[in-house]
Amino acid sequence: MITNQELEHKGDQFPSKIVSFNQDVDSIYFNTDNNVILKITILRDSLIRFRYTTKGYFSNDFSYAIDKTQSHGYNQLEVIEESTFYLIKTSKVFCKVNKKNLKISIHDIDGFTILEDEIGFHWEESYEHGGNIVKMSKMSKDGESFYGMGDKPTHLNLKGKRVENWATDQYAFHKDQEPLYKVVPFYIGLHHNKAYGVFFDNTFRTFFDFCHERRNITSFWAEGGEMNYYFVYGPKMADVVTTYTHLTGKPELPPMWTLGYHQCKWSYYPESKVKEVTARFRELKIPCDAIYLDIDYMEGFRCFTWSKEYFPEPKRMVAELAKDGFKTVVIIDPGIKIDKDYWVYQEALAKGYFCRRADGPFMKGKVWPGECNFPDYTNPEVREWWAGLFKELISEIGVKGVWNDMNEPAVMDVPGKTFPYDVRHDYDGNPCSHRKAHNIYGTQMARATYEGVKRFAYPKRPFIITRSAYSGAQRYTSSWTGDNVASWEHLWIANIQMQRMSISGMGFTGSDIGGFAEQPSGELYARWIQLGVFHPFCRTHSSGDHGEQEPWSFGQEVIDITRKFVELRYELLPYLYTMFWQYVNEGTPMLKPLVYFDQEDFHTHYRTDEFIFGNQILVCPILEPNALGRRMYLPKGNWYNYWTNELTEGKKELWIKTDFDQIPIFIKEGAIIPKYPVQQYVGELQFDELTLDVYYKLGKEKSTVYEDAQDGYDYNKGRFSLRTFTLNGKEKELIIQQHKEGTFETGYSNFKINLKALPFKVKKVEVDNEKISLDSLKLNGENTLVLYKDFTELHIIGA
Ligand code: MIG
Repeated sequence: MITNQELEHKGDQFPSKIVSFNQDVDSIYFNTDNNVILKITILRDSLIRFRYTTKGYFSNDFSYAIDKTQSHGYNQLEVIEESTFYLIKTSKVFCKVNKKNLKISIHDIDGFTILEDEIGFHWEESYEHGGNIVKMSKMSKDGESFYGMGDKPTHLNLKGKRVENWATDQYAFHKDQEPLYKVVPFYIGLHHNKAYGVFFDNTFRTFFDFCHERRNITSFWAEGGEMNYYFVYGPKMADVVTTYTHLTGKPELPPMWTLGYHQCKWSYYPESKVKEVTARFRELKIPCDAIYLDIDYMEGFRCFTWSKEYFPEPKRMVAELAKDGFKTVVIIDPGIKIDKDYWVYQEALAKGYFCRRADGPFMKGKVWPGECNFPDYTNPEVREWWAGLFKELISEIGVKGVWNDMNEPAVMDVPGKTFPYDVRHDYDGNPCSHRKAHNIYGTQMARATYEGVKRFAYPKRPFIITRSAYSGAQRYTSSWTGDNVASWEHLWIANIQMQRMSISGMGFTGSDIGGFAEQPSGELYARWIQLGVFHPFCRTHSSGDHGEQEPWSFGQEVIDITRKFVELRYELLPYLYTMFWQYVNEGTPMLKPLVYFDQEDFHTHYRTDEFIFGNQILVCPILEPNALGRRMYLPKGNWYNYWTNELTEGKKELWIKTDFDQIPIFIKEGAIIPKYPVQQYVGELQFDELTLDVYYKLGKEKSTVYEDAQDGYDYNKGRFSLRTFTLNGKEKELIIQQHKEGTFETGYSNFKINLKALPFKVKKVEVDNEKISLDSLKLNGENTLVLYKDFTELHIIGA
């Protein structure tokens, strides 16, 4: 353990003894002898904010991450003074503040220590920049594990790692590379079956050390700003994640087509090439909803322009694509070409909307268009202007989504690959340097883009995808993981990144399927598609400087595998949409790592490969070449092998044999999985039946299906359909009860119920107490029956 003397030696300073304290409703202030103030704010019984200043007063309280619309409130708050400490009690936790040194510890109501300061808060003055380097160190408990932190390309469990948060364009990044594109300074700790979270809301460059430097110490620090963190108590990981997501905000429901399959490349041009690609999808009957235009669609990479040569009539083209079911998504970068004849440049220049260097000149940097200036998206007036720029693209031309790239921000050919530190930002009226605004720049760009697209897409829903993001960006945008590589290791990384993003509040994310840099083999591409269809965002993308990377680029077998898995995704759209709705409503992550699913089972603490897709489907990708099966871990419960319908008991490791056109997929026993028919794009077909695959269970299980108009905002006025099914299986009986909410009338009127693995022969079927004839049952092989959707109780009786 490092002693205070050693640290003082390094220039570190510490709070001294508490000289006074006072309470102001939900906040308690502790003042020390040496001008440190600790402000503890109770937001909920299990959500506490800790804010420190060393100046004797606090600066303006402002955060881009916190969702201002979230609700607060606690049941209990008591502050008790003891001889050596203060005690703050809520109904979920106790927090002790040491009078001598301001160190804190947090305990559950049984007195069990969840998190305690080692050195606690300390700081080092920064002569170079002013202000402090702010630091925190905590004791780590025996057997503690760590999760979260956004897009880190490393083992899911962060124990033993040190990570850095500084948004960086990291082309062809590799395993364990730090830092990457996104900044989510939020981690989840788990020990003694209790989970808690820490969100360090500081946009300066931050570091987190999870027992890497010192075996039993977790620390985090920032190069400036305040020590300002939120503690979230579980004890379940689910409570930690949903509370964090509630704090930093949830997205709106995306239009359902965004959950379809997307095709991208750098770049599809001219128009004839785009049409050739989209036509091929329809010809091969591989479902696809979106086609992307990368930077070459523009005139000399000028944002909001179209190349006259490649895309002479964008409006006509976009309309023709739309007729064929394709939505057009276009890229927009932050760099605005310095060109006195370019209207966007002229406007921003006239209004002074570009970022400036400390001494006055506009920040100038080279990106794709050549020398550029960069809008200051941290200025609300600039965001408003930027939003307005989307009018033509969205309302005139009919583009349906916008892709924000290079917004770390990336600059070419300069050290550090970004803006110099001295660049000035408005930071919504809290002027600062790039050191503070860097990590939030991409999020504010995506936010401005979102506001524009939303305005002009109305009454339809907007779609934005960004590369850089800070905590809270999920309120505005989806994201992808940037420039990965076509390698097996990257398939492993993609699997972990998506689970990590999901439990970091930013679940609407995907990887470049097949890899961005380099060329995948057919086998790797197939394995990536098989995983990618289970990621919330599903898009093939590649740099285009090697071979082709469309589903048909690897021969017939890969075409068939791609079709099979993309079709499965389209069948599962109502399931996927329901999990999205749960994310929007409850903050529930769409993908659940096994440790999230069962934290009590310590076998899950180091699992990385298997995950739960939604609530009831377990997926385990194949991550190695030439594998016709794999070892994997099945968590608690009983699971049906999706391919064979064979029931297997969980909480054990097992070998699962699969063919090349399969990966291990399991369905939780008792689940009712809703399916649409295969469509080539969302909304292609009118259909009269919703398929419900019912997986028998001896006992009870709940399933939900959320539906609405798949776009637009009517769902906010109650026009949704939420069906909750309670399955109750007995030895010779199966009862399914349905509870319905919402006023939306689905297009179909019937359910097609597939009774999977029913252990008895059906003798009698009753719907709402009326017997129905067995003629409507197809009992050959699969037990299938079709019935009117609005039943309350289905009763199946066996012989
Ligand atoms: O410097 O727009 O991550 O998806 O295709 C490269 C071209 C810029 C990086 C993105 C990638 C995109 C590419 N962009």
